[in-house]
Amino acid sequence: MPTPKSKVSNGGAISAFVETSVNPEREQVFNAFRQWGYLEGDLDPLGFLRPRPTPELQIEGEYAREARAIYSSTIGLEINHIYNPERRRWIYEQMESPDSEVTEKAQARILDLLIRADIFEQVMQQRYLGSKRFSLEGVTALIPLVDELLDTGSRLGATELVMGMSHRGRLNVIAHVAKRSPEEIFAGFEDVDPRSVLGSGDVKYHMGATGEYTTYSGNKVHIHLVSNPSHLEAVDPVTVGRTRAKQDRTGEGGREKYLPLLVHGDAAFAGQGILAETMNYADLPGYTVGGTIHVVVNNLLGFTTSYVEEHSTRFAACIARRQSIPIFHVNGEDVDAVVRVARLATEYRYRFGTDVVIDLIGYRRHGHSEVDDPTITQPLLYKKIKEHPPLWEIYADDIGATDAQAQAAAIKAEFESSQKDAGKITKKPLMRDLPNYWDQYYGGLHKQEFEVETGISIEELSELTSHLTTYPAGFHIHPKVKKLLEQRAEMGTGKRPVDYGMAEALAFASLAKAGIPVRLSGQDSRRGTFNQRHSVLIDIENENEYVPLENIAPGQARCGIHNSTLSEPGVLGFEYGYSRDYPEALVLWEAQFGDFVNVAQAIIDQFISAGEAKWNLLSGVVMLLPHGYEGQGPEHSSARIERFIQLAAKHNIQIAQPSNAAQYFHLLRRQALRHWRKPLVVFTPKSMLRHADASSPIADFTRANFQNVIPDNEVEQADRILVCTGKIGHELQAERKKRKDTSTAIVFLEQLYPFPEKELVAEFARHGDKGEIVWVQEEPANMGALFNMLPRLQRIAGNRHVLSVKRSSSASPATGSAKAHEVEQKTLLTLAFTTKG
Ligand SMILES: Cc1ncc(C[n+]2csc(CCOP(=O)(O)OP(=O)(O)O)c2C)c(N)n1
Ligand SMILES: [Mg+2]
Repeated sequence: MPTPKSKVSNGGAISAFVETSVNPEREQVFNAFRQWGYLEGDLDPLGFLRPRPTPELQIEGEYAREARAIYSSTIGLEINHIYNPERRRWIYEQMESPDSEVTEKAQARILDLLIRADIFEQVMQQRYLGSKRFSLEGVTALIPLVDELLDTGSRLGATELVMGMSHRGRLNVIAHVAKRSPEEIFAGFEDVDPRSVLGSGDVKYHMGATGEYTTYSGNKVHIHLVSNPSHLEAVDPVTVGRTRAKQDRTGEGGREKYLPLLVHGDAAFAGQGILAETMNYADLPGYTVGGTIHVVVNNLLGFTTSYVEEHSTRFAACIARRQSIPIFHVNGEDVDAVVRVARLATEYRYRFGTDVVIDLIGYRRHGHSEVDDPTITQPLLYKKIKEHPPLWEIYADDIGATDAQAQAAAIKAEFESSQKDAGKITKKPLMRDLPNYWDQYYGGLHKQEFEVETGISIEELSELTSHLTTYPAGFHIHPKVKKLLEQRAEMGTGKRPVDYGMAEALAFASLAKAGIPVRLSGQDSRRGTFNQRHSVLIDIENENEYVPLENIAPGQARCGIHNSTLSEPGVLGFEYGYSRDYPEALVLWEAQFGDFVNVAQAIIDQFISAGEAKWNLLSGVVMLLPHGYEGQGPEHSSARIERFIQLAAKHNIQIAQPSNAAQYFHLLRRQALRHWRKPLVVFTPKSMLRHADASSPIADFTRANFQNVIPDNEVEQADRILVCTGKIGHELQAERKKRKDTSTAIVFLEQLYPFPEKELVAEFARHGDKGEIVWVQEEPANMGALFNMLPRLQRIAGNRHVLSVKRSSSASPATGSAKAHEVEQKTLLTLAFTTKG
């Protein structure tokens, strides 16, 4: 709602505050309430969260009366943890100035929103008894809250709200924030088109939605509600990453235009670590979105669990105290206070560019879902709730609206008519539009026509190399880095074989030069865990930075390499989100070791591998996962190839292990240049990073394509064909040489999925049809790609026997002893050449 000018641009107001602050007695009293007032606040509509008597507040007198009315009221301000005094002061100033008058027109709008929110739920309840809708009733003030947030946001520059939320009230938000027609939403309950989604699709309260919102002031804001899995809070980093991509696409002004909003449940907010990971990078340059507004839809319950069992803190929102950001607790039944807090929080976000938390405290009118009976676990609470009127009735009384009942009846009739119309819809509504930057990109099964050439000319390689290996005059380079750059200069000009680090730099540089943005983030990714990347040069005298990849050509695209926070799900979720709104870019996430990728399993399972099947939403995100058995123990060996292979179906993802530097180069370029947008999982090398056997001659960079299968051209008509991926293949080649073996072929399967059957059949055919095919892997028998490869190889083996060589089944991926590792590895190599069926 409109605010007095002084509240938005209030340099003057702050000085007024300073003036009133000179009365030391008043200041002392106020300070006590500013700090602790929220503990005695009237924050819970049902009164279960009792005010906490606080010694500092046991003060009487005029100032105490005044301060108590502000700080121990229906708004509880928790900001003692904010470091910046001017930010605290700004908030105190806002709290201590009278709130703007809510006009009659604004009250009517709020009442209408409240009635709609409640009646919408009731109509669904009547018609679809027994199906889950996760009613908003009890916290319906969320709708006027978002209404105000959009009004204030749009006045400060927002043109799009990027919103992530879970189940609670989602259908209501789709109707009343994303403004999808009730018919569409009701049609979701009718399940009109089951045949179209056999084995795929998602439930109605997970689907994303887009729409247009008209604010109170008449501004239009595009709404983008992000698709979301059941896994609570998993959508947080995805929403933030999506926002960042939209902001980056826009360039200047992006932070103002795209406003992120995350709506959380109280139990989830307190309990799920991924939220803490997401908040932790909120202010870091590589990840910031200029502040996310968080709303905790706090019904003081998580399913059957009461708030005292949910968290060790007084409020679920307390986890946010780690950040230097405000937490506004607000009684969800004082709607004017809710609206005021929404305005304050939004202004704060725009003024200071940080996250803000609104803790909207209400209750839950029904069970967790509507098929659940809450009187079994919270009998007294639900007795009270049963007698408690809906919020719109309370608000109507407060503002003296006499025709609210008639209004509610009219709105009910409106929804009931929509429901009848929903029955006529015969195709499941989509509820969203895709931005046009997706027009050029495809999902579905792979087609040969998607392929593109990925090689570049010797001249271009040489030119890119000159930019990658030079730095400004006067830059004090570290001697080790100097040497590395000298070696890279030789690599790029054909004087020495190219290693992985240089191959990657050439891939990134060539793409950026061609206008394709590159974004890579991961732990220590700027230098590279294995000292292999050195994407940022650091002056040893002043720590100034120089990024060769940003200095390839005038007008090049952005090439940003970021050291991430020490998080896997938070950062991978962000990069997945980023890829969702930047299909043109090559977006990569790198694990420190592939072993740590399982910390992010929910992002992989719920978004990366299933996003297309569930929501028809594509992503080209790349995961770089260092993998290989090198005697470094159970947690520095395996990126769990088996997990990814198991997730692969219907060409949902690509899984590759490039065995040499040029292959890595072509794979990265293919991912960016093809318009087939599929997540790519790359098992990357560790010990092979600089190994001569895995380095490539410069000529291989001019070759046309990535090879899904590398044939063995050294052996003709082999008796035995070893099929393998990555490092073990190089070790097998060395073993073959040692044995002076001339009858064993070693074939590298560079792409595990989609399985390159045609290429493999062709390679087998070159060797006739006698002898054995042996799948060789480093991983134990219950891990790696074995279980998936054996039936595939058997199908194409013809007359050959299919055997396998692997470590014995094991509960742990690898031994902790380097010596035991060596013995095992030697045994594998011997068996590969000797095992018989
Ligand atoms: C990661 C995860 N764990 C468990 C669940 C099962 N679950 C669904 S809703 C819910 C309770 C959520 O409580 P809260 O966050 O307070 O939201 P509310 O339903 O009260 O709005 C639980 C445990 C889940 N969906 N996701
Ligand atoms: Mg809850």
